[in-house]
Amino acid sequence: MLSAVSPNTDLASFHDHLKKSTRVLALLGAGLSASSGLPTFRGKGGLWRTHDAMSLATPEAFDDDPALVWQFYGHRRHMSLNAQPNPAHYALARLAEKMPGFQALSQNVDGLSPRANHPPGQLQLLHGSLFDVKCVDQTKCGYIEINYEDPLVPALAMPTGIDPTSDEARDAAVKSHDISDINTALPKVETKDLPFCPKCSQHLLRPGVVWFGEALPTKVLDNVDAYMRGGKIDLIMVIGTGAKVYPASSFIGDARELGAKVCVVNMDANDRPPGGWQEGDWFFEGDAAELLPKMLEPVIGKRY
Ligand code: BV8
Repeated sequence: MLSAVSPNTDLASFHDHLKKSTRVLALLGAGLSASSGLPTFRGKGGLWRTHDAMSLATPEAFDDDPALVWQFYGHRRHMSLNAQPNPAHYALARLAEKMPGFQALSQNVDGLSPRANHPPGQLQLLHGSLFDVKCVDQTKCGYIEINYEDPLVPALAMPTGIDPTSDEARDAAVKSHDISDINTALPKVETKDLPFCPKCSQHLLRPGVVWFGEALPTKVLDNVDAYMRGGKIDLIMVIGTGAKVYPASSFIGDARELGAKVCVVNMDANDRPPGGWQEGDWFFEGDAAELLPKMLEPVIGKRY
């Protein structure tokens, strides 16, 4: 039964608590990158062409139609590479530099927090990265690489409607058509033209992200466990996430049990933490890119 408690919305009391805090967590979701122009999973971004984005993020979808799933991830790599970290990414990176006891747990695979120079030791990529590419056979072959090429292979190039060999196509300003839009013809891609593993050359390469039904990276889970075993936590900030995916969202409850106060930053007032609001929680409604610099000012200063 959701509690009748309503969250605190007063920034000064949040600042007072932040100034006294040394062990702070942040759970990051797609809303953090929304004002960098990247779609979230809910709302318009939740549908990629006619497909529910989450249904494409499964091993089954890749087995059924690896070309379609690679076009989905090729498009997200393209968009993320053409996006820029926003003031919220930089503010969180700055907080990490200033507060050794701060850890960010990110559900985002877009690479924007790393590009904001968020110290890697204080950033746990719970669901992997679009820019890790690995052999589907992780038991015997185990090949993995970091790859920022766009397109990853010619067959995954974004359609421009222009003959790719023409002079015109070499003009960088040529606008690529948005293949997430059903009205854009999706290029036909043969499996043979997809990226294959350069080590075993038997299997396809796949995006280095965690698909639904797959376990989170052991190293990352070990890092989170180690942090949680560090005892009392002062605060967990829940930023731009619907907190509906597990085990990522279970870390909110774990932090609460270790004494953390919860602060939600979200555009949507309905997105309360799992289990509802509790006494002392904060809720700041709005764009994370605008709110985070102000919220973290006592520690990171006036910068953004
Ligand atoms: C597993 C990578 C087992 C791929 C992703 C317990 C209960 C119920 C279900 C489960 C459970 N345990 C496990 C499950 C199943 C499942 C799950 O959680 N299902 C959900 C849907 C119910 N979990 C799994 O399958 C996990 N694996 O359990 O494996 C196992 C264990 C051992 C051994 C073998 C197997 C794996 C889950 C990870 C899946 N991969 N991403 C890819 O990205 O393509 S999840 C993906 O979706 C994201 O990473 C993220 O986690 C999620 C999207 O959520 P959000 O980021 O919150 O985004 P959303 O669009 O929903 O919301 C955006 C929010 O931002 C909104 O609130 C909006 O209001 C706000 N917003 C918008 N703009 C702004 C803003 N806020 C601020 N400023 C703005 N400008």
